[in-house]
Amino acid sequence: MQRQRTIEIIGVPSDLGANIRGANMGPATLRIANLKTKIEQQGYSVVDLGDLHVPIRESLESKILEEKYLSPISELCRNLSAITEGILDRGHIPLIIGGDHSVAIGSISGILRYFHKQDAEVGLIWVDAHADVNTPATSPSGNIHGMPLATLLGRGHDILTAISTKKLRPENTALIGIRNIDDEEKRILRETGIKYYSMRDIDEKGMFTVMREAIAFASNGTSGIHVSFDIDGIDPRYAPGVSTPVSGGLTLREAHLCLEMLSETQKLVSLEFVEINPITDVGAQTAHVTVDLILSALGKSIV
Ligand SMILES: [Mn+2]
Repeated sequence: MQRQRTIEIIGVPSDLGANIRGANMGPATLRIANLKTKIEQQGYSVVDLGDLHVPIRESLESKILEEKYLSPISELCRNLSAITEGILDRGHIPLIIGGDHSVAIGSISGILRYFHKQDAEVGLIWVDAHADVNTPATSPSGNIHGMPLATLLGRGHDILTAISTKKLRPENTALIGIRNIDDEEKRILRETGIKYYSMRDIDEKGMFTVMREAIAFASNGTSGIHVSFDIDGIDPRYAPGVSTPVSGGLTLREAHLCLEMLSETQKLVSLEFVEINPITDVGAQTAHVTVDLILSALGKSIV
């Protein structure tokens, strides 16, 4: 990503896609960890658009809870898709801060629409402990934060898949760091045709080789790459402040290497960091880790 460019931050304070509370406070904790100033120190101009409106759970009817907040999530994703599309239209870089991972349905739908207008394709790197390819038919919990990747590939609630008629191309989509996948989800993952690298693959090949391959897949025939980074991809020793921690995850250096290599491609067009949960954090450790990772994605190098 080139310097002197403008980054527009949009916060999405939603935990409606998860059954564990707290990810709605993620955007606030990143701002308190000095996100804007630290990005400016890297030579970018930064506009903080503030937070998207998300309804308070307790203000919603119980009927909406029973459908796992599908209607408010679809409304906020539709709004978010228009915002990310607009940021790209202005020639700026969207930085989406969540919020649970269901918000990616909105952000990435907007990105897909933008590239579709240019008659171009976009690649996706998705870092996560989970595969997020459950569908309403397979999800054991029904929580929408377990479904965003499937939804963007066209397999999900109709009201959510309708946000973008353009779908992700599986051959340009790579999932990294997975280690906790439901049985039915394993079948869907293989069916989708996306590229995936489990922690076992990272152990065997090393993060450098994994990222080289993933970047090649995401770059092939595309005009840009979006990164959707679920902080639970990192081992909870380093990032305890997430809603669904799974041990055996990425080390801090593996996570940085992933983003440093993505930055070096100069093909990153937008970024998203989700599932930061201050309720389960130790102090503000995970917020600071996330800000440091964002700086690596924006080109901060050790030397
Ligand atoms: Mn996720």
